Amino acid sequence: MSIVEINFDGLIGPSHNYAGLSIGNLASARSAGAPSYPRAAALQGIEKMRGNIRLGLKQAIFLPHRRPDLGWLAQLGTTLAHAEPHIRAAAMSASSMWAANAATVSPAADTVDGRTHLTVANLVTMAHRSHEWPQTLAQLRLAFCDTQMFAVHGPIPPPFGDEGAANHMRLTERHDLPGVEIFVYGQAGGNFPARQHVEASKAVARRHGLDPVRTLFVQQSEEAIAAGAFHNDVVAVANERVLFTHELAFEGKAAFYAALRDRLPCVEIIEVPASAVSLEDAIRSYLFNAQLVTLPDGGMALVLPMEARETPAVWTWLEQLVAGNGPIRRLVPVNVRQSMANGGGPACLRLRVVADPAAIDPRFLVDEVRLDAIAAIVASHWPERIVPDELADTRLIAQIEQSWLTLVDHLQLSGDLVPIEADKTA
Ligand code: SUG
Repeated sequence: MSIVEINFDGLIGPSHNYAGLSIGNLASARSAGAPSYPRAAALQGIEKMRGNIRLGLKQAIFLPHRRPDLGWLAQLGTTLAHAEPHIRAAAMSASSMWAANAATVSPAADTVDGRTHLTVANLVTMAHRSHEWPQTLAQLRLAFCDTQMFAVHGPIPPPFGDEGAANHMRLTERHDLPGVEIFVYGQAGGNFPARQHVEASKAVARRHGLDPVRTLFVQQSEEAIAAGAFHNDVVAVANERVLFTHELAFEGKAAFYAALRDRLPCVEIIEVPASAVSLEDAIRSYLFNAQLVTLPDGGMALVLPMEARETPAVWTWLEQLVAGNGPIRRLVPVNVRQSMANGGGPACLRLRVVADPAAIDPRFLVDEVRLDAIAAIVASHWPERIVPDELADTRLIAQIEQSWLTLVDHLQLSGDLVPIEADKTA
């Protein structure tokens, strides 16, 4: 058995658009009403995956969700043609691309029954995301169907908001060894909502059978949420023994760091001071929404958005970081601008699962050859451009539907996923 970190990226769906649906997410508000480019967006995501495969990392995918979500509209007593524009936009959203919000994952080394536990996120705080979980859960149940190795849990009941791995970090000496799991919840966010409820975090930890001694609950700072860090992964990221964080990410920081050092003496905390990079620059550049990964040679790399390179204070700080003798050795800027314009950086686009790839349904695993075939479908089917005003256009809807069906069919998942959809809409 080889236990490695596998990155599951959400393929960017054919309905990707900028409807300005996420209050507290400054990029989403800035882009509201602008044209989006779903084909380019999906190809950018695929190129990011390709780059990570070339770095020697293990890659997998989640499929975009079927849009429009007719079942959800039916539950609301409406249809796409009759829905008010904000409901229509929510039914059309491609927000499942941000796989860091798909689920919270506790690897087998941390859990009492020795299985990897996954809890699908309920995402109840935002209407357009609150109806993601049934299709996400269907995919989790397929990908992780081996019940000897995995336990897949349904959502935490409302009203306790759960945003999945975006508010969860794991620190450990090595991926396959027991770790310390850190659940970051929000209590207040100035004018913006705190999306992760502490009761949801506690429930996930209990359901996953985590050792309370190696489980920490930390409050995200109100200042960070108010500045636009609507998830913890906008201001902090962890990998193996390294925590890379902004100085202002957490409330009660000293007590948190002390508890972490006590549980994991080898931990290295790399803190970026506000005097070097303001919260505003950190959030605009998405410096922390990087994939902090361990390369096959043991060094670590930050796969981060191009916007980090274009923000002078951020890039200066990063160049100093890699010039030193620390664990982070390499900076890998990637172009995910279409996703970034909705507040989703490289780290938002992926869910990390530490597991044996052989235990996972191979239809979800990708190499470059499989990515080539997916890219060809995207290039020939995905809409080139969408303006949110056109979301009711019947030709556009037909193209989005056909794109999804073609992809699902190509991946040989239609037998498993389409009937689930049909049931839901009945
Ligand atoms: O939930 N944006 C997403 C971005 C999620 C980023 N994920 C992480 N940080 N892990 C959100 O706010 C925008 C949709 C719109 O406005 O059309 C959106 O949902």
